[in-house]
Amino acid sequence: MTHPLIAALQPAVLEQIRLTVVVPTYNEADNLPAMAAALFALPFPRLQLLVVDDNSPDGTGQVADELAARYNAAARPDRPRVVVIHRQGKGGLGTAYVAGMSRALADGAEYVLQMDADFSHSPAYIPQMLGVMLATEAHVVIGSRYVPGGTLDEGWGPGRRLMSWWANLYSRAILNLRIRDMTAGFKLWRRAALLEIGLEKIRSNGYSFQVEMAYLCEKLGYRLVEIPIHFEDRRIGQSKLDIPVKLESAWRTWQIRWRYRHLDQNVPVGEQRRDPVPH
Ligand SMILES: Nc1nc2c(ncn2[C@@H]2O[C@H](COP(=O)(O)OP(=O)(O)OP(=O)(O)O)[C@@H](O)[C@H]2O)c(=O)[nH]1
Ligand SMILES: [Mg+2]
Repeated sequence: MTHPLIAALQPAVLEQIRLTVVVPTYNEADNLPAMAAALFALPFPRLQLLVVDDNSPDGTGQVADELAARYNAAARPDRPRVVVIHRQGKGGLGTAYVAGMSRALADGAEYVLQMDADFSHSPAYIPQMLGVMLATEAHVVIGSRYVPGGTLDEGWGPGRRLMSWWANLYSRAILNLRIRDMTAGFKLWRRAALLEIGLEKIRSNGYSFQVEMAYLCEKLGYRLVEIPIHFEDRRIGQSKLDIPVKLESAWRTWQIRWRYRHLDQNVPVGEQRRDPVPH
């Protein structure tokens, strides 16, 4: 059963919704086919899956190409259901998202959803996220672990919970933000919001990518809604959250604060927005 906010829409309206789901992958060969099947079971005939693979040693890139061949065979030639960007090597989560989201915009997506390949972000929330976006006219909808109702996998031990809690507190305090889930990687964006930010200027690459984007949408005055999700542990495969990525997140937070210091001043929002992100 789909979400009531979406179930209320006529098929002709659903047909118009140009939603691209951007999924960065590194060694996700065992997750990707099930993820594609789950996404294409959603009630959005024009949903497109855009995979950004970094030459994964486990052959995820080839799996993605096979999925593209299979799903695109039944699609209109001008409306491929699966698009794959192959990059040469592991370039990081942030640059993978910048590449994928930029391509989605260039191809005409009206809504861009970012999510992990490992089922930590359940595709079942997507109709609700889109329904909330349409109903509230939000620019961004965040699948959040840290608003009331949000939950973490029961398998997360105290160390991991503490780490996640600390990362959130650290970035919220330094950047003076109200968003509850600063490192959330499950976000639905309106096209206009991404265009305004100007993705090519984003510097953060690891998990700080999520922080930098969250910072910009709050400071730019975007309408932003966090909906509670249950965050499951990855189903299969290994984490890529290594020490260098954690260190980058720690120092980038300070860089974000310095780089965008003009957004903290009392400049009228309309003026700030003309070129919010310095080159
Ligand atoms: N293309 C690309 N994708 C990446 C890279 N690093 C991570 N990913 C993908 O980004 C998503 C999030 O990474 P995860 O390893 O699941 O990070 P995590 O969720 O913090 O860690 P776990 O809880 O262990 O899953 C997954 O779909 C990864 O495959 C990268 O360098 N390049
Ligand atoms: Mg994960």
